[in-house]
Amino acid sequence: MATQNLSQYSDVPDANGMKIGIVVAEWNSEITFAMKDAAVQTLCEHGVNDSDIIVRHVPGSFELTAGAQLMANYTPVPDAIICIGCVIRGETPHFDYICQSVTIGLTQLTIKFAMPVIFGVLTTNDLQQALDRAGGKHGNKGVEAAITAIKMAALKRE
Ligand code: DLZ
Repeated sequence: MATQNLSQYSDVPDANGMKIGIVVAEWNSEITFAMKDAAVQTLCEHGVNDSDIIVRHVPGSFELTAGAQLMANYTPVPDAIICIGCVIRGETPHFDYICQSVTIGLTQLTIKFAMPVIFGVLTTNDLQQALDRAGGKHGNKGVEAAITAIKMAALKRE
C-alpha cells in the first residue's frame, strides 16, 4: 500500500473565533506533546486565536474521557475538543482495554454533548510506529486532529 502523509489538507474553513479545547495524555509524552504542539500550530495557522485554545493534561489515555467531559462543561463551551493520546501495545492485554475504553468513552461524549470530540489517539504496535505519526514519515496526527476539529466545529455552526 502506498505511504500516505496524514497531514495534507485542503478546503479548511476559517477558524477565527472558534474556541478549541485540547486534552493531552502524559503517557508517552514524547509522542503526545509533539502531537499537541502540531495541533496548536495548525489551529493558529487556520485562524484560531491563541487565547481561544485551552490545553489540559491528564495522566493517561484512559483519563481522556473524563478530561474531555470536564472540559465540555467549561464556560464558554468549546466548539470542539481534541483528545490526544498514544497507546503502545505491550506484553499484556492492557492495550486492548485502554483503547476500547477511550474509543467508547469519547464516542459517548460526542453524542451526549452534541459536540465534536476528536479522536487524536494513536494505537500502535511499537514506539517507531508512533514516532512515524508524530512528526515522522507519516506526518503528524495532531495536524489531522486539528483540521478535523475545525471542520466539525464549522459544520456544527452552520
Ligand atoms: C497503564 C498504561 C499502560 C500500560 N500503557 C499506556 C499507554 O500506552 N498509553 C497511555 O496513554 N496510557 C497507558 N497507561 C495508563 C492508563 O491510560 C491510565 O492512565 C492508568 O491505567 C490509570 O487509570
